[in-house]
Amino acid sequence: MDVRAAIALEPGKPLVVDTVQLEGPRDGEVLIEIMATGICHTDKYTLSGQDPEGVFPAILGHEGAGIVRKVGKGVTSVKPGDHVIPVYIPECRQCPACLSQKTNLCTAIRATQGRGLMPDGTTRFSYKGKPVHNYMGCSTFANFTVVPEIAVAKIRPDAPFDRACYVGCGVTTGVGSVIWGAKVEPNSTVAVFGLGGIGLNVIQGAKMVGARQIVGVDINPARAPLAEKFGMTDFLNPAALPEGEDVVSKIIEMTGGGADYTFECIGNVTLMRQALESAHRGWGVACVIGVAAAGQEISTRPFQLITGRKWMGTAYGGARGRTDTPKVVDMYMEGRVDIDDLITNRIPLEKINEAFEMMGRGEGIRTVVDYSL
Ligand code: NAD
Ligand code: AHE
Ligand code: ZN
Repeated sequence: MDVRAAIALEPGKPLVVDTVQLEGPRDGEVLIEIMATGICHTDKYTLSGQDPEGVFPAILGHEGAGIVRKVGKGVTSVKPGDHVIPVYIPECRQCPACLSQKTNLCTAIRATQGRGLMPDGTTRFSYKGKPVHNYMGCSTFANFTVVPEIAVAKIRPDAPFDRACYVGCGVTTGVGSVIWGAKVEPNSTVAVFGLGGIGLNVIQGAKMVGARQIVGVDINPARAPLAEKFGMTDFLNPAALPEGEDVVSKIIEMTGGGADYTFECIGNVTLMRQALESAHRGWGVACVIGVAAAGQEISTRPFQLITGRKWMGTAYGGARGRTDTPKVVDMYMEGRVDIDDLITNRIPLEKINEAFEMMGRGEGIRTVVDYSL
């Protein structure tokens, strides 16, 4: 079938919006009509060419919501008409990772997914007669996509697509990192590095679980008012610190010894170190969420760990793809999570490159492509 898509033909170049061909679902696969998709910084990272798993040509996008239109043989958990979110961390419920109950990192199809392929090693998209790679198992920059059944989270039908799509990455990554990843307790002190599409969701997750102090760190002071609305209690702008003061000492001072939990939501290895070192001696946990390019490494004095700080990280907030994604949609529908204030731009697919440019300039929080526009 013909579908409308934004194709990443080569790294570093604007996407090409055109008609591509999509083959129907094979056994165990699901055809989804994508109604809306968010644009995440990870799409920009992969498009830049820095992602070691970035393969081209590809249809990027991994933050979508839509409706099941057709299912392949053997699919039992969803049916045409169901409202769904395709998830880049699937949940097969059979692999050692899923069975461990210790991680959300299902391994069932990770190898093929990382090469931009469906589990059978082929692609469903093609352009001008040549195969086009899948991306993160989702490829939501197309108004139809095919994904494996284990990567389909069924959500309630009354959730608006143009907001539910953000649950497919940003909201779940931020809120989930607090509740399922780091497991922040009530009355904790929290420091959040980076107040963008992920950090603001960490803040609202921290507020939700009853953190008593939430320090937000960002070099862009324009982010502070929204962060305050989401629950930030103190703002720290590293660029505005007086000569001789540093972020780590300042957070230690502000929190009375270091934060119980810190989150790096930028993808900067220097700040990952600062986030670790501003965690409380003896028990502080530093959670890495930001994605840094291949070749980047984190470092600290081992003394920082010997003295009881823990370094961890999360992918998709530690959320199990099919089990936890619908819970986050429910949180939004019940008014416990705010998504509306974070969606700062709605565009038709044709304007997708403008959204990438805005992201580069640090404008807005989340742009959503609404396929009905
Ligand atoms: P964003 O650009 O919206 O937010 C980043 C924020 O960091 C901005 O407000 C910016 O002003 C601030 N910042 C930049 N440099 C800074 C510095 N030196 N000091 C302090 N603040 C600084 O990005 P986002 O959408 O929130 O994404 C953040 C990161 O999370 C990206 O690396 C993205 O790829 C990653 N991510 C990870 C996961 C995961 O599962 N682990 C999921 C989604 C996104
Ligand atoms: N191919 C990238 C992977 C980057 C990465 O860590 N991705 C996160 C999701 S970011 C969503 O916006 C993730 O899910 N990681 C777990 C996994 O298995 O990929 C790189 O840098 O190599
Ligand atoms: Zn993402």
